[in-house]
Amino acid sequence: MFPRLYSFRRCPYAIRARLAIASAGLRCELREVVLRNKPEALLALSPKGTVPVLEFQEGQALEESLDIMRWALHQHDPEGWLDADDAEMMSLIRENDEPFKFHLDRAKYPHRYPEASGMDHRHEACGFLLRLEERLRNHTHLFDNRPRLADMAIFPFVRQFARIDPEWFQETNLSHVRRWLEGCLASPLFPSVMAKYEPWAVGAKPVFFPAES
Ligand SMILES: N[C@@H](CCC(=O)N[C@@H](CS)C(=O)NCC(=O)O)C(=O)O
Repeated sequence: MFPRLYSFRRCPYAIRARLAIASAGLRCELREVVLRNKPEALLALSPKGTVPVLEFQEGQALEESLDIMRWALHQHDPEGWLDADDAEMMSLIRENDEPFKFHLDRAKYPHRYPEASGMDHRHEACGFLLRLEERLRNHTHLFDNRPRLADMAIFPFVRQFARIDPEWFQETNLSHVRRWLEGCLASPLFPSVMAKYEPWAVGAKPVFFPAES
């Protein structure tokens, strides 16, 4: 049987999990989740209630997007996403997932975090992006001239950041980051993981990811 992925189309963590599953050439059943109305089946499997979650037979599951990426790429890694220094990649991904994500959320939803201005958080978030800018000065991607796990784990979050205020983002001194992001978005893989699925409901006919063409 296919593993089953609980996913949410626009979630950057779910996007990176789907990118790795698609790159590995794997297939899974997909259950699109509405975050404000999470299915009981998801909460029973993974009480922390975040997506993505990948369920295997016998109720075993991976509940973290990076674990799903690694699991997929360890099955098959045709594009060599794991071919880079793992500790260095994980350290960069941690900076993305912790401080950058912290500022991204506050820059994106300032009304939810009234204690500081969204603009301040936008500028704080740029600290991480300037480090990416440095790395991208001499390479097309973060570790070399082709995408690795770190590129794929990070760009969905930078995409979200760029979409807060696209005109402002265009004006920042992040030209290499913009070029890198555009390249990631232009790759055939990205649209292939952004197909739309109806929210899953009990009794629905199984649907699969990647979508059948
Ligand atoms: N550390 C988790 C974080 C996943 C996460 O926070 N996903 C968000 C959606 S983007 C979520 O499910 N939030 C729960 C909610 O909004 O109720 C991972 O890497 O998978």
